[in-house]
Amino acid sequence: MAGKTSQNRAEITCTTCPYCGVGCGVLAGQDGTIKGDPDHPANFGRLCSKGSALGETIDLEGRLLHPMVHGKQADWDSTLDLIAGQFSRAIRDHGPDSVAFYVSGQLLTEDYYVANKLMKGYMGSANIDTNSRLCMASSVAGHKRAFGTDTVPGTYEDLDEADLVVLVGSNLAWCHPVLYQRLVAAKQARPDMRVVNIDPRRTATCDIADLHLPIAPDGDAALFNALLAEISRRGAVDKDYISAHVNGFDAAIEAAQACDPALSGLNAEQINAFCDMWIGTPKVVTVYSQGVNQSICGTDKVNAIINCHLATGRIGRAGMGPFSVTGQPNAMGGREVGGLANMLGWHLDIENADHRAAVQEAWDSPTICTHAGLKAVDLFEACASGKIKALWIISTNPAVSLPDAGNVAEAIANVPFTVVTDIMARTDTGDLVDVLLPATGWGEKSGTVTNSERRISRQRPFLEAPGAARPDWKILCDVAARMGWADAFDYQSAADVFREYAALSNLGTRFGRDFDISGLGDLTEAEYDALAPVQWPVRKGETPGGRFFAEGGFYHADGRAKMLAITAPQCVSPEAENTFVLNSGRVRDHWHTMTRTGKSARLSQHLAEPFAEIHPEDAFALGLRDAGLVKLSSRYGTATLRALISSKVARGEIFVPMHWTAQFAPSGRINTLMAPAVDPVSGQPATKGGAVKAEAFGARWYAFLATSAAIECKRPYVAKARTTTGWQAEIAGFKPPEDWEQDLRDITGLDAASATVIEDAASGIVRVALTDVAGEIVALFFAAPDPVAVARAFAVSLIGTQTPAFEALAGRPGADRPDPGAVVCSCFNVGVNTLKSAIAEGADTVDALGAKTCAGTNCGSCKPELAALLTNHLPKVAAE
Ligand SMILES: Nc1nc2c(c(=O)[nH]1)N[C@H]1C(S)=C(S)[C@@H](COP(=O)(O)OP(=O)(O)OC[C@H]3O[C@@H](n4cnc5c(=O)[nH]c(N)nc54)[C@H](O)[C@@H]3O)O[C@H]1N2
Ligand SMILES: Nc1nc2c(c(=O)[nH]1)N[C@H]1C(S)=C(S)[C@@H](COP(=O)(O)OP(=O)(O)OC[C@H]3O[C@@H](n4cnc5c(=O)[nH]c(N)nc54)[C@H](O)[C@@H]3O)O[C@H]1N2
Ligand code: SF4
Ligand SMILES: [Mo]
Repeated sequence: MAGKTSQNRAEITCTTCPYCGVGCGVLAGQDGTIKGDPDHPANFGRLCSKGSALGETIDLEGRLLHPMVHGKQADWDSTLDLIAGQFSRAIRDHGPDSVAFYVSGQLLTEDYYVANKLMKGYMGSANIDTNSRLCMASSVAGHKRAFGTDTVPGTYEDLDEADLVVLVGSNLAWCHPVLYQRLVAAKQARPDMRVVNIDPRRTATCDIADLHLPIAPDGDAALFNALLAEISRRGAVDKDYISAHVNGFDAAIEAAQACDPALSGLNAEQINAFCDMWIGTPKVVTVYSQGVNQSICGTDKVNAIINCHLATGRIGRAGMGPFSVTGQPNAMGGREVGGLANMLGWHLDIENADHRAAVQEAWDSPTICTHAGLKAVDLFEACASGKIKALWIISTNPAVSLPDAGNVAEAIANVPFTVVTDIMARTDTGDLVDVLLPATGWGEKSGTVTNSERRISRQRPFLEAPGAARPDWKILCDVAARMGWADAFDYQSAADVFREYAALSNLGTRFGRDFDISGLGDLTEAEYDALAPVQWPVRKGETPGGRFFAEGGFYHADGRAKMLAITAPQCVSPEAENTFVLNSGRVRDHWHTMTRTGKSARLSQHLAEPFAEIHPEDAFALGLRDAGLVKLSSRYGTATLRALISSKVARGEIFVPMHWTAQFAPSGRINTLMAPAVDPVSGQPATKGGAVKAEAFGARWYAFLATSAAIECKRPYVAKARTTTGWQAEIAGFKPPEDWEQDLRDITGLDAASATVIEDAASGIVRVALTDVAGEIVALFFAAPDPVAVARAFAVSLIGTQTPAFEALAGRPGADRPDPGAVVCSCFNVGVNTLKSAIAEGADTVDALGAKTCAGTNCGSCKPELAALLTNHLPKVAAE
C-alpha cells in the first residue's frame, strides 16, 4: 500500500488532476511547474492541455478570500453561526425537507461524505443532490437496473486489450484526452484494433475511428436493440452465461426484435457493418458518455448497451465490457458516498429500511432520512415554489449548468436563505446568494478522488491556503457543530474523515454490495498521506481491484443480472420551420463554467467565443454567413452565438458549447434555452436534445478589441477572452455608437491614453488605437458593418509593444511579423497560420508538423486537429 509521499521527491508533490474523470497523476512543483506522473496507472506520465496548464490557473486573481455576507466581508465565526441558525430555524419551523444542499462531483470524497452525513443522518432529509445528476445519473440507474448496484465492471487496461472499442456519445479526444491517447497508442501497437464512433456529429474523436455512425439524436437505443436482435439471429448468444447468470433475456430479445432499426437514423448498410464488427469481435469494450446519459431515454440507452454485453457474456473479462466513463474528477467518489438524493453511502438504498437502520447505527445519528430527496431539477423547482427555505450550494455553478438556467437563477434568488461555497469571488451563482464562503482549491486541499476505473488517488496540497479559505469538509463540520452535533463531526483531518468512511464501508459487503474499502479503514495519518493509487474493492488480506462479473456474482437478490426490454423512442425531428435539435457539449480547452480555465490565456485562445455549429445548407436557408451571428430561441430563453458553418453537424441539428457564462459572454449562456426535460428513471436532464428556432441575428456592426485593460461592456453581443497580453472581446450591436473613441475609453477605462482613429465613412470601417504615455499600445479596436476581418492573434501580440499606431491599425501583419493565427496547440502556442505554412513547406504528417513547429509534441491534445488541418478540415470560429 505504501506509495510515494511529497517528502521523498523533494519540492515535488504527487497529486491528481482536478479536471476530468480520467484521474491523471500530476507532479506539482512549488513554483507551479506541472508534469504528468509517470508512475500513475491512469496516465503513465501523460497530461492533456488542461492538465498541462494547471500552473496558470492557481494564481489568486479573482479568488474568494473571505466569507462575505450580503456583499460585505465577514468573519468565520459570525458567518458560521448565521448559517447554523438559519438551517436550524428552517428545520424547526418547516421540517427537514425545507432545507437542501446542492453539491458537486468536484468535491473530494471527504467533503462529500461529511455533507451527506450531515444532511441524511443529522438534518434528517435526503435533499442533497449533486451536479452528477446532470452527468452520471443515467449510468448509475442503468447499472442498478442491470447489475443490482452501481458497478463499473472494467478497467482502463481493457481499452489497451480490446480488439474493438465502440465510443457512444463520447468525444473522447477532447473530453478524456489521456484515455484517447491511450487508445491511439493501443491502435498503433496493434493495427488490427478497430474503433467505432457513434455520434450525430463528426468530432475530433473521428480521427481515430474506422467507422463513424452519424446516429440520429437519441437513436442509440434503436441501434443497440438492432444489435441485440442480430446477436440472437446470428446465434452469438452466450447461452451458458445467460442461463447461469442473467434474467430477462427473452423479454429483452423480443423487445429488440420488435424495434425498428430505422429509428436509429442509420441505413441498413451502416447497421450491418456495425453488427458485423461488434458480433465478430469477442474482445469489445463499449465506452459511453453524455451522448448516452443526457437524454430523456438515457437509462434505457445504458441498458440497451449493457444488454448486448450480457447476452454475449462479454463482461468483466480482459478487453470486454460496457464502460461508462465519468466526467468529473470525483464523480465516482460521489456515487460511493451516496452523493445523489436517492442513494445512501456505500451503495446502499434509501428505500431499504434495513440499509437505513444500518447506516443510522453506524453513524450513531439522531435520525436518518426516510425517503429519497429531490433530484436536481425538482430541487430547484422546489426553490422556485417556496418549499425550500435554506439552500447551500457547494462547488458547482447551477445558474449556468442546469437547463432552464434563467428560471434556476430566479429560483435561487427566491430562497429566503442561500449560501455558496466556491473558490471564486464572482460566479453567476455566487452573484445571487446571501452568503459566500471561501473554500481551499486544488493544490491547497487534501483528500481523495475516485476515477472512472474505480481507482482512488490522493489530491495533496502543495500551496498555502490563501486568505481565510478553508477546506469544504471543515466548513461543513463547523456548521454541524454549531447545530449541536459537535461530537459526530469532530474530525481532526481529512484522513480522520476518510478512516471513518472506509472503516464503515464493510456495511456494503454485509448487505451484499460491491463497494468495500474497509482495508483502508485504519490508515494512520502517514499512511493516508502516502496512499498510492488503489482500485477498489480493497479488503484486508485480498489483492485490491480487478474486474467484476466474469463469473456472474451480480448484486440483485438472486445474484443474477437483468436484461431490460427496451423500447426505442421516436427520433426527435422538429417539424416547424427553422427549428433545430439543440445538441450541446464541450470544447477541448475549457472546463465547464470556465471559472478556472477562463483564467488561462493559452486555454482561452483555442476557441475564444461561444459558437453554434450549423450545417451549410441550413445556414444558407437562414441567410447566415460564416462568422456572422445567429440567434437561437426557445420558450425558455434566447442566446446569440457565432455561426460556425460546418458539415460536421447534420442538417436540422445545431451544436453549441456549454461553457460560456454571464461573465464571459452574457448572450452565450446556452442553458437559458434548454428545456428542463429529464429521463424519467434517473432524473438526468436531456441537455443534448433541446429544440430551438434559429435566425440570423442581424447585427449592424461588429467589432474586435484587444487590450491590456479589463473589459466592461454591455452590448447585444459580447464575448470576452483572456489573452497573453490582457483581454480580447468580440462585440456586436445594432445602432453604432456616436463616438467610437469615447466608447472604447468607456469599455476599457483607459481615459488617459492617447487615441489614433481611422474612420472610413464610405465603408463604415472604424479603427482606433489607444497608446499610453510610454508609447505602448494598450488597446486596438476594429469595427465594421460586417464580421471584422482582422488578424486577431497578430493584433493581440501588438498590445504592450511600441508599434506605431498607424502600422498596428493596418490589422494585417507585414512580412517581418507573420500572423500566427488562431491557436491550435495551446502548449506551444502554435497558430493555424504557422501550421499552414509548415504544411505548405512540406510537413505532411502530424509528426512532421510536430518536428517543424513543436505543435502536438507536449500533451498531444491537438493531434486530431493537426490531422484535420492536414486534410483541410480546420474548424473556423470568427473571421481570421
Ligand atoms: N475539455 C473538457 N473535458 C471535459 C469536461 C469539460 O468541461 N471540458 N467535462 C468533463 C465532464 S464533467 C464530462 S461529463 C465529460 C463529458 O464528456 P463527453 O460526453 O465526451 O462530452 P460532450 O461534449 O458533453 O458530449 C459527447 C458527445 O455526445 C454527442 N451526442 C449528442 N447527442 C447524442 C445522441 O443522441 N447519441 C450519441 N451517440 N451521441 C450524442 C455530442 O455530439 C457530443 O460530441 O467530459 C469531461 N471532460
Ligand atoms: N447544456 C449543457 N449543460 C450541461 C452539460 C452539457 O453537456 N450541456 N453538462 C452537465 C455536466 S455533465 C456537468 S458535470 C455540469 C457541470 O457544471 P458545474 O458543476 O456547474 O460547473 P463547474 O464550472 O465545474 O462548477 C464548479 C464550481 O466549483 C468551484 N470550485 C472549484 N474548486 C472548488 C473547491 O475546491 N471547492 C469549492 N467549494 N468550489 C470549487 C468553481 O469555481 C465553480 O464555480 O454541467 C452540466 N450542464
Ligand atoms: S485527461 Fe486531462 S483533464 Fe483529464 S485528468 Fe488527465 S490531465 Fe486532467
Ligand atoms: Mo459531467
